[in-house]
Amino acid sequence: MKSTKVYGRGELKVRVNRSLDREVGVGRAVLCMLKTNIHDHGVYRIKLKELRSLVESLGIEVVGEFVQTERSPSARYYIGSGKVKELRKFVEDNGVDMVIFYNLLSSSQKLNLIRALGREVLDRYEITLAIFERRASDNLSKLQIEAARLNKIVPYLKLQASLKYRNERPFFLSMGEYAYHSQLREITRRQARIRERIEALRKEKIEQIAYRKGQGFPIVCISGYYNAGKTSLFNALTGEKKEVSPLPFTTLTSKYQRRYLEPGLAVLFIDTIGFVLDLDPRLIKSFELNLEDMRNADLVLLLLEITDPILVLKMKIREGIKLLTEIGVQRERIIIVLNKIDLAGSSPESICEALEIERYGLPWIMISADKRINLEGLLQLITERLIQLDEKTGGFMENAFRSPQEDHATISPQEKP
Ligand SMILES: Nc1nc2c(ncn2[C@@H]2O[C@H](COP(=O)(O)OP(=O)(O)OP(=O)(O)O)[C@@H](O)[C@H]2O)c(=O)[nH]1
Ligand SMILES: [Mg+2]
Repeated sequence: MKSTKVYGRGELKVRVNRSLDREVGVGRAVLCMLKTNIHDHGVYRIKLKELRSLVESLGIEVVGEFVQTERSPSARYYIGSGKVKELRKFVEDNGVDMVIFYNLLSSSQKLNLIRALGREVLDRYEITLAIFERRASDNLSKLQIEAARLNKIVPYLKLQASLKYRNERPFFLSMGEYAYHSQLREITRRQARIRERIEALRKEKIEQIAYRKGQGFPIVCISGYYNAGKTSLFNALTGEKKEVSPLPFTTLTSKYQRRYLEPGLAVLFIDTIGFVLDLDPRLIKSFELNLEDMRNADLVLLLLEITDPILVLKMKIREGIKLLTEIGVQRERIIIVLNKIDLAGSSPESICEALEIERYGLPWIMISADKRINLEGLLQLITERLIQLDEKTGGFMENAFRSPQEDHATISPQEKP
């Protein structure tokens, strides 16, 4: 690979170490994507559309899209330098404030692009984090987001400073460099403090999971893409009133509630954070605590919107199953649930045919969480599946059949949402 160092020393026009929340949220943006699969004639459109809706949910106006097809990214700008020139002209002519990449940029690519375009440059990781930051209301989410943000900022700050100070230190550190080092030390200390607190919360969470497992109630986790209707389903099944909204990532921290599936059969339902297409592994890592809920569930519902185009649905099912199995969920514990059937027109069955849903070899069902269509069917499927799995693996439901009267004594205070 060629050298990536094309920037010089001196103050960068755009400050990048501001809070992401202040950094994004206003202005006009152009989206940019490098497509490395030359045979991809449709999937990249879906991904770009998803990025657009994430960006727009932050109140940013998208005024253009640039897509380049190359077999591999350029080390310098990710996209080719000819495309960068084209982009520069576009941003100048159209009063664009920021360029948002679908692809994940390295610190040096980001710096090079900022210098070449004279505009703020963000990638999908930063946009997702900014949305998380907006939505986060509890301590744990805030900590996890801050950890993820600092992880991204530190290498960036180091690169920025090494360029700025490399010619300023004949014998001693310059004043600016002292300030930089103390800022970096402060960030490193903060990272350590956050790690400690997250680790303590993780231990607590693992204890809670062990406690729940010890109670013998089966655990059913509602997972799926953001906006699929996970919280709507959780509310419909448990009688809770957790926040529901068409904005992405309304739920960041898991919610728990017990319900009786049939007289005497109690199950703990969990509502979790949503997935996004092409989920960045670093983001998965920073929300690891939520993933413990999916990993430890006896059943995981993979919730999807039946109203998505077939190609999108196919991709989401494939990716969703892959993600869950990578997290550690056994395939046999997954149920595919197609939600929003009320919006699917007169023949939702034809959608399932087009999807070739049987090919996944998993139980599946169509419902509407909002309109409470086929919820009984879903509960029945869950019950059957739990009993089958219990027979196969032996005994995880020993306490599941219990009368509601006995139940009050066994509810842990931590389980209260
Ligand atoms: N028409 C229709 N809308 C639904 C249905 N289920 C959910 N919705 C709507 O879909 C949007 C998203 O619902 P949520 O329950 O917040 O989705 P979620 O999966 O929890 O979303 P995140 O927490 O952001 O991951 C809301 O506007 C709901 O009213 C349904 O069955 N039919
Ligand atoms: Mg939700």
